[in-house]
Amino acid sequence: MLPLVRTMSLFPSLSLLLLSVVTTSYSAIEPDESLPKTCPVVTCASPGLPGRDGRDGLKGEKGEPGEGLSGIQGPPGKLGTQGNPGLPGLPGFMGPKGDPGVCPKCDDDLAVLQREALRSELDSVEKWLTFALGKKVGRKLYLTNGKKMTFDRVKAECSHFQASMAVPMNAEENEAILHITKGNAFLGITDKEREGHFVDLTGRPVTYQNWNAHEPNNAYNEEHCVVILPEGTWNDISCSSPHLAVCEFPV
Ligand SMILES: [Ca+2]
Ligand SMILES: [Ca+2]
Repeated sequence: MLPLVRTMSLFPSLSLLLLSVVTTSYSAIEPDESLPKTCPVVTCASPGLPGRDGRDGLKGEKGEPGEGLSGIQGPPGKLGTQGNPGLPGLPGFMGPKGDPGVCPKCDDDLAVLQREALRSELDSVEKWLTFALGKKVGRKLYLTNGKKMTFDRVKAECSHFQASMAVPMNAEENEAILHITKGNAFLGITDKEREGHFVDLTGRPVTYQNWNAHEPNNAYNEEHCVVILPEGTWNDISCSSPHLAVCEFPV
């Protein structure tokens, strides 16, 4: 190259000559419009037919809800098929206690057992009381509380224990009363209603009497109650004077 430049500097006319040759050569390759166009496959492309559609792109993000009006709700759908039974539920809370059942025969049997048990218990109590305090004669049990009180108080005390004041109906019962009281105890006999007419507290005349000598004398016209003396005989006396209480219990 250097020789060429140096040559061109030495021969300016030669440079002009070369430039003329190049220009001429370039003019010589101007395209001829009359010739058919031919060109390499890559560098010369004229618009061809559209290619096939490309593959689908990636799915985009979900869009915002639309702002249009909602439609009218449609009719209910048909019932679906019945599903399988579910698992058993948990046990419920315990309910309140029910009413006692009815069993007449059970009640009868229970009543019999209770009566027998009660009878046995009463027999035992009766024996204890008789041994400790009382005296039993026939179907009567005489008991005393060891206290002295007026006639009306004795009457109330015996009634409180479902008993009655002692009324001897014969010598044996009179002896039983004397045995537990040692005398000076009120008997359930009075002539309050009619002087000299002695009756028990139910109003029945007493058929057995065991008066002491010179009794009843209705002293001071105020003796309308009766006591058993330490000798076992009877004396009419004031109802307000305190004497031993003795009751008789049916057994
Ligand atoms: Ca009298
Ligand atoms: Ca008297």
